Order: sequence, then C-alpha cells, then structure tokens
Amino acid sequence: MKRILTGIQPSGHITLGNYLGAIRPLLALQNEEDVELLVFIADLHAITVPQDRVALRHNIKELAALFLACGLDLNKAHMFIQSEVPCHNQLGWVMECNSYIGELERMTQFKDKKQKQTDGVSAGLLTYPPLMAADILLYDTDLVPVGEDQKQHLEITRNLASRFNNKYGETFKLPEPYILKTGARVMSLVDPSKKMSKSDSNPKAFISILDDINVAKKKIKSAITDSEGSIRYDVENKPGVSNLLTIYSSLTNESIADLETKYANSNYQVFKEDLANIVGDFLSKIQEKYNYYINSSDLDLILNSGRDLAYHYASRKLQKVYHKMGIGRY
Ligand code: ATP
Ligand code: LTN
Repeated sequence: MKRILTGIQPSGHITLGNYLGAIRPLLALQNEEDVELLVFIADLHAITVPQDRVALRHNIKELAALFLACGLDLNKAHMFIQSEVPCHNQLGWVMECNSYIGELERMTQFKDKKQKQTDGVSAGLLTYPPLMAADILLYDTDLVPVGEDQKQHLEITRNLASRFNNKYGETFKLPEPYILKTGARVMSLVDPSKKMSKSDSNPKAFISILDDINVAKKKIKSAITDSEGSIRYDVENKPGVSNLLTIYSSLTNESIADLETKYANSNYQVFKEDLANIVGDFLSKIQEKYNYYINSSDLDLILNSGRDLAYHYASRKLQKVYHKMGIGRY
C-alpha cells in the first residue's frame, strides 16, 4: 500500500493555481490501485505569517469543504487539521534540533516571504521546513504531491530524514515528490513572471475557486498579454499568453499544440472569451458541491475521523523517535 500525503495552507481562498498544481494531481492519484491518501490543512504553517483569527477559522472549514467539492474520495482518503494532531509540533521540534540555521536561511521560500514581512520576520518562517518535514515523516509517506515551488522543501525533508536515520538508526522512510510536469505552474494574471498566489495583494492577479463567476471571467478577459496578437506558446517572449494557454489546456485536456492550431486565425479577444467561459463552467460545478458541504454537519464528522486516524499513525512514530533519541522515560 502506497501512502500519499499532502498539506495545503488555509491562508486565503484557494486559487486555480492551487487546484491545478496541487489538488487535481492529488485527486488523480486516488484512482490508482492500492493507495491511501492523507490530506491535511496546514494551519500551523499558516501562522508563520500574521493571520486574522476569524478569517483563519473560516478558511480552515472552507478549505475542508473545498477538498470534498473537488472530489476527495473518502473511501481512499482521510482529511484532518494539522493543529488537531499535536505530534506535528512535537516531531517538528525534533526536526528543528536536527536542522542547521544556514540550510534554512538558504530556502527560496524563506528568502521570498521574508521580503514581504513589514512587521518583522517570525522565527517560524525560518523553521517552516522542519515542521513540514515532520508532517511528512510522521506517516511513512511514499509520495508527496506538490507544486514545483515546494520541491526544495521535499529535498530538505529527505536530507533531514537521512541525517536522522544515520545518527539514530533507520526510523524514517524517504518520501518522493510528485510534481505534475506540464501545466502545473500557473502564473499571475497581472505579472506572469510571478506565480499565481492567493496572498497576492492584487485580487486581479489570481482566480479563486470561490470567485463570483462573472468576476472570474473578467479577470481572464483583462489578463496581461502582449501587443503581438498571435496565440502561441512562448514563455520567454509571451509569458501572459503562454500562461493562458496553460490554464486552457489544463482545464480542457486539449494539448497546447492543438490550441495553437485552433486559434491560429483568432485574436486575443476571442481566445480570452472562450477561456473565460471554460473557467466559468469549471467554477460553477465546484461551487455547487461546495455549497452543499459547507452547510452540512458531515464536515465535522469527516474531520473528527481524519484526526483520530492521523493521531493513531503519528503517535506511534513519535514514540519511536523519542525512544531512539533518549527523550522521556521509554
Ligand atoms: P501563499 O500565497 O499563501 O504562499 P499559495 O497560493 O502560493 O499561497 P500555498 O498554500 O503555498 O499556495 O500552496 C498550496 C499548494 O499549491 C502547494 O502544493 C503549491 O505548490 C501549489 N501551488 C501554489 N501556487 C501554485 C501555482 N501558481 N501553480 C501551481 N501550483 C501552485
Ligand atoms: N508548504 C506547503 C504546505 C505544506 C505541505 C506539508 C505540503 C505544509 N506541510 C506537507 C506537503 C506536505 C505549501 O506551502 N504549499
């Protein structure tokens, strides 16, 4: 049995980038034989940057309902909230004590996020990767589906696991990243040199899965392109159009080459109009299911049973780690 685990932060409404880069590849894995999926809401990672308590609590439930709306199959998957399984913090501390400040300071995400903090940089932003390593290593995870930007965090997780195994004896399984190669990286609609990010200060830069349909369509129609007028995939010279082609192709499964042929004689307006409708239809379907789950008491029951199962797995691993390190009495 292969165990697949991923976490997603409840740091705002999830975007089309999160869906295409993380949720959809994860859901595709459900269809494989002999897999168990663990999906958690990384609320402890979210507080590495300042959060509003009311918004955070709302976002946690929203995200849980969205996973279900996107098709999480409860016969194969378990969903829980990271903070409800305290073993994450506990192994996180052990991982911190096995990490070097230098290697944490070199993390690209730390360097990027540090620049954005106006009220000081929390120590948690620096120690984010050891907590993420703990998330993964607690469950003997085989595969971690993530977007390209998280690859470096998977590498440090593997390094920390090997370091621990070498020092204390075989304890952790080394996880493999699972990165969707094409179409995984969706870029900002206003600055296609940056990835689409839900925490972008400009809401026109991203499409939320729960955006009003007309608002979402408008964002596509006003996405930055270029003055050349031809619809072809060329990331270097036409990053905006290439990004829209990526989104189109990812949502329809039509290849980019086929789309280039289809729109060879069209202008940007026609192309964007079509894509806006595709995005609108996609969002309507998900939103209908979301509205069901967010208003249903099933949501708490699903999260309770996910938490209990996760605790069952994680507490056993943590005990083993403490024992190997000589922590506590056993
Ligand atoms: P934030 O703005 O708070 O950093 P984010 O939108 O970048 O959030 P995360 O919560 O950091 O999203 O990431 C959730 C998952 O979605 C990760 O696996 C990440 O790799 C993936 N992901 C995020 N943005 C994109 C994107 N633009 N394209 C593809 N995948 C993405
Ligand atoms: N760092 C990830 C979220 C995350 C995660 C994890 C993903 C936290 N813990 C464990 C996979 C496995 C992010 O920001 N996308």
